[in-house]
Amino acid sequence: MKRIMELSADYSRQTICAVATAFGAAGIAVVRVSGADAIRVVDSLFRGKHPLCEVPTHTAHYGTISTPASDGSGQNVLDEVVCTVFRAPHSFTGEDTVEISCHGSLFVQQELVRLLIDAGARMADKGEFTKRAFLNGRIDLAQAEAVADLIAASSAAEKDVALSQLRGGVSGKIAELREQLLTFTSLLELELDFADHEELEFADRSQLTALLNSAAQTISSLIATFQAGNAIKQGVQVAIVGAPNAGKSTLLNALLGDERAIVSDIRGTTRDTIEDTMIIGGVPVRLTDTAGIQSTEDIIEQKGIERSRQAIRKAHIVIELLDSTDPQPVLSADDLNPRQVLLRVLNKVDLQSSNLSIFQSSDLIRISAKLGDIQPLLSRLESEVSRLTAHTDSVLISNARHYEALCRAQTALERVNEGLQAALSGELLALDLHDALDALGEITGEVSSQEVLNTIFERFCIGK
Ligand SMILES: Nc1nc2c(ncn2[C@@H]2O[C@H](COP(=O)(O)OP(=O)(O)OP(=O)(O)O)[C@@H](O)[C@H]2O)c(=O)[nH]1
Ligand SMILES: [Mg+2]
Repeated sequence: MKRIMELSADYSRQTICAVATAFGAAGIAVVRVSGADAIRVVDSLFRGKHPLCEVPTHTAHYGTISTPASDGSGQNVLDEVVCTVFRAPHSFTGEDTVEISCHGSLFVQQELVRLLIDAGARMADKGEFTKRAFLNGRIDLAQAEAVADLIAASSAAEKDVALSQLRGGVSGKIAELREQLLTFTSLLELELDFADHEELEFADRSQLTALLNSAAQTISSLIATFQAGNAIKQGVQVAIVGAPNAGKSTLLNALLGDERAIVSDIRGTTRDTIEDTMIIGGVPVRLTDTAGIQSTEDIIEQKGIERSRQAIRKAHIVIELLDSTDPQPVLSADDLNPRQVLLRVLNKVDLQSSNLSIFQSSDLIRISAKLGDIQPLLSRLESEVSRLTAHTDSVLISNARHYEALCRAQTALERVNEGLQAALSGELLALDLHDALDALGEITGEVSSQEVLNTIFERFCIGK
């Protein structure tokens, strides 16, 4: 682990460029150039009213991107563009940056990048603009991760969580926690300074315990938000399981309003899991249709059923579908853990015969997937999704890396607490305290390693 200042010092300061808009032809495309030489590099290609090196920051300039014609007969114009200039440190990366808006032809985009590279820039790595923003202290690591989450957001709730993290929600909470722990440390150090005078007790134990409890409380309430945060970010996982022919694929199609999966009256039609996403109450819900569960000698079917079991294990909500004409439960009590929700759904109620008294029980949800009569199930899904993602805290932990670091901080604080009870020396308490502070520092990137940074920025696209 290295302090981030050292990492910044290692970091190459070359000027980078990349197309920042999505790959493909479009109305316009934006090519970003950032680094100490960004303005000079673009100026070598730009012909406008003024050279960009003379214009004020945060201004946009119309002109052309041109290169000298090879036969010396004037200029070859590649495109008409608008260049927006941001001068350091007032740019996203904290460096001089030029954003070139060109016409969105793939040829123009690629040719522009090639000319920029010829003029001295190099192609940006994945997420390198955001990495530079982090290394230049414009944003912290939790905020940099929020940029990736925001780009990937596919629902309103996911966007809200990412935006709040980008705007410093998580970072603010971590700063608050670190402050509490630093107060604790300084009280402890005061004691260490006067270790020769055991009779002096600056940091009275009850005050230390109260401070520690308060920090531990903040950490555990943040940890508790992870279930909701993670469900919002990754989507609520719903597995549709049941015996062959129960109507699982018909139900998937009815929920999606699309003929996503093949339906037939042949048992074992679905052999592999089929996934798709719908939005319920602003939250992405990842539906998995599975192969019908039954005992079988067929090797391929067995593999399919193993995948059905995997889908059950990772689901927040399991829909066990029963065919009302031949109800065959497939789940036993120990298939689910206590945190998973089981919805038992009776399908094909349009065909229901009269001898179904055992299935009149009130916890059965009755639907006809084929007729699209699924409202009772949708209502239950809505309330379960809203329960799983309910939160009262303004800050949600949605990132597994943050969750893991918070758990480590919590364990370290538990050790401090035990040490306090056992009247351990301040020196020993301080060791565990530093473990907690380091774990928290990893979230915002005060403490980090090149490896961690690479893993994080690998997830980004080029140009972000
Ligand atoms: N009458 C009626 N038929 C249904 C209903 N839902 C599904 N079916 C029929 O039941 C048969 C099996 O449907 P599927 O959706 O393929 O069943 P499945 O559970 O996916 O089956 P496997 O993939 O083989 O495990 C098809 O003929 C469907 O048209 C329903 O609500 N009512
Ligand atoms: Mg099927």
